[in-house]
Amino acid sequence: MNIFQETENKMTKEKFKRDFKKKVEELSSEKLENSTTKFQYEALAQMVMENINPIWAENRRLNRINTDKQIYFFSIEFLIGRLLRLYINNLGWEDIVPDGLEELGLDYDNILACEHDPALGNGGLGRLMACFLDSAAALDFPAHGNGIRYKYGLFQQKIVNHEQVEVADNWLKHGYPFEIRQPEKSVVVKYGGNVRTEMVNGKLTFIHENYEPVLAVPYDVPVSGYHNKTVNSLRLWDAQPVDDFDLNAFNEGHFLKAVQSKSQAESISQVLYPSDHGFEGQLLRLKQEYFFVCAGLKRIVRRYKKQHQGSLDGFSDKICIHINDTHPAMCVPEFMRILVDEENYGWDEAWDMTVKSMSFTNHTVLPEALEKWPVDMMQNLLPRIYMIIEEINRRFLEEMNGKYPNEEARNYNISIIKDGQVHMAHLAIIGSHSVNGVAELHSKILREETFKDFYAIYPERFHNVTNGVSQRRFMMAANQELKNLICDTIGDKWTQPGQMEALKDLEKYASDSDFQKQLQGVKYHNKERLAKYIKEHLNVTVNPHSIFDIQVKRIHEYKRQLLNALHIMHVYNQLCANPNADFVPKTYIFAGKAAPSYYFAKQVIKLINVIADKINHDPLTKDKLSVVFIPNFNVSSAELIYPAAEISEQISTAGKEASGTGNMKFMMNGAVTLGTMDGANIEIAEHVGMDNIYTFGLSAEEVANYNHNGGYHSVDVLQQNPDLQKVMNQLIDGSLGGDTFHTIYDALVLNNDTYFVLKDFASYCDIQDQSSRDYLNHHSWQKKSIMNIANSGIFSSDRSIAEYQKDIWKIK
Ligand code: 73E
Repeated sequence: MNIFQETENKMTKEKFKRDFKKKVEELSSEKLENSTTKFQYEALAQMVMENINPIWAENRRLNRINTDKQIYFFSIEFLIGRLLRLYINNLGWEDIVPDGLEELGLDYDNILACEHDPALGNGGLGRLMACFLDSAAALDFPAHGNGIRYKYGLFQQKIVNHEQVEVADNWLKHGYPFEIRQPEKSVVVKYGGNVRTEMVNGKLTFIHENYEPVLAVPYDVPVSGYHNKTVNSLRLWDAQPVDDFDLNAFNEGHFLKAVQSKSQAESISQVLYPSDHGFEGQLLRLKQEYFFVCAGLKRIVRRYKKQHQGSLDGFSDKICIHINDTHPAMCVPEFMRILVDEENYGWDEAWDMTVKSMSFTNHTVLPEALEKWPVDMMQNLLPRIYMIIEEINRRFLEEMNGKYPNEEARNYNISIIKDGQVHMAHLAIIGSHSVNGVAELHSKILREETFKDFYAIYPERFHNVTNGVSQRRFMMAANQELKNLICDTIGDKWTQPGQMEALKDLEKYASDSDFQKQLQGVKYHNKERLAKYIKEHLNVTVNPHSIFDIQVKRIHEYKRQLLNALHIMHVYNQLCANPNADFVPKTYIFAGKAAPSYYFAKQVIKLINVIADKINHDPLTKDKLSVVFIPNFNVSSAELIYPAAEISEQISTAGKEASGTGNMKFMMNGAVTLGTMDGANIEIAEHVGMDNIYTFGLSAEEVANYNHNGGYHSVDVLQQNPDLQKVMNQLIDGSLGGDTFHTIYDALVLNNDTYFVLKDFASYCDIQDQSSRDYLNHHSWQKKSIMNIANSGIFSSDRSIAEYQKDIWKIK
């Protein structure tokens, strides 16, 4: 029994069935037995919202009057996934609803599948925000999201003739039942124009004129906590024209101009940029960044003033603005603009308030992802913001040159504005009291390499908070059978928010053969479920008795799906050469999207699909080897995939993956990691022990060493390895059904293999072989799997949020 169920309006199965039936009939004007699944879904969604809304209203009331510190996550992505099931579980209806529906002759999973999975993010960065919101609400703690309500989410991926094809994701087509439009909370965002100064009452005043106004309209999505009474808000902003038509233009007969300005305004929240780790520098993206920063801060400031007799004094004691990567870094100059221009604070006091309010998380060290906006673009689009950035930079450099007069080169290096560009990471670091990386190794690289000059100046600002994921979504809901098995074995303490480390008790059962058998049974069911999905969607039969070895994530050179693919080609070559040799049956599963403009990544997708086609159609490999590329990887398919995995492929070039979070989702579902010593894999290894993980390849230090000092020649590696030579030749000699992959071949052989694929190939093959051999010993394999689950508690996002709370936002 949870607290939630103790309320007067306690939901029971009978009441649920009655209410649900009534709701379906009201909505559809059909008897339940004649209603469609779509109406059943809508009825269930409405019932959920009717129950959450009063609690949400109470939370909003309390947040207005109480004085707890509030956190706002500013992020250009929130990859929230489907919400209906989570809301139901959070309400404490996790048994009532499925049982009730079953008694009504309905299928719960079919109803849940009607929800369009909102794809308002590319991958890890946006999903992390969703996990953090989930954890904050579970821990009863006021943290809210602030982002963009994209009309089109991340494209849907189809595979046609082995290649990725992008289809627009019109997720709002049939409406979205979990958002509430708040038109009366709309604000105006100003672009372009010019800034004029004037003396007003003896004060130099900046007047922004001739700008183009765009209306930001908020839509709020409730974020409910697990079995508690917390409901926080995710606020997503939609861009609209200030007046539907520019009336002047219309009256003068310029109809097209009037419509044009409407669509220009709307274009700001039209589509999510589909590239992670690629900075394209487009004007529309800059507009998006300022859009949610400006709108979000306006409402926060307005609310604070209302609570504090019209003053912003004490703001930084009560409000934390968390900048998720550099996309919202303009929070720094925008808040300065509000304080100095609108609220008449002096610069120094305003700066102090700004730095104390802001904290910044960096998510990547890849140079191509670092945001650098051309000065003239920013100056034209956001003239006053640019002036403020210039002033921040001027004062910063003045201070540095005063303090460190002999460090001229360094002082130039850390400038916000240099070489005609605005360096957003520098702006974020200088304007925040805290900078953190997302795993130990990543934070170390930030301190010692990427931001070493800033670390020398502000050592106290640098922190690490290793990422975490929501166990409630990725384990308890996605793998209910596992959750139940664990609860039957060690009780349910670990299911309580912030308590996942109690899973450690499972270690006692690591060698218990009864428990091992049951765990194996759960895994087998999850593999069957995924095999069924693969059969239905791809018409490929996979053997659920084979090892499920899975790599799912965005497709990127540094993540090295290519290494996995080349190894599969090598295994296939071996099988063809020795069809009767002992072979441990294996199914290799891939999924992930490539940025539409990333040619190399798209070639990798094609290669995997070509290999899959060839191998799956060869009678020689039947029941032994299959390869599957599951199209359109998203949060929903992820929930089906992680629970079925036995091997979790985390094989990025060491030093490149800041953390990874898929690695944690696999681990808590009992998969064994096969990976490099990179990102959070290192911490997984520390917690699970080296006996329960497979590691291989160069270390981050070795990679950095080669990069700094040279000495790596991929052709030498190739010359020494005939198996690898054979595979590489097959890329270009037509053996792959006539398709050739010259771009890939050239990158690895002629361009010296930036990501050390060939260098790590031999050790990857060895570790793959070892893991397959180990799998044959069921007892020791199950033990490894149990040790992974038992030690996964630390990778809950509840732990990450608790660390942010203590070390960064300083909340008791
Ligand atoms: O290692 C992951 C990390 O786990 C990292 O690559 C990813 O963030 C995850 C969460 O911390 C990430 N995404 C982006 N940068 N790092 C990114 C960059 C630009 C646009 C969109 C996403």
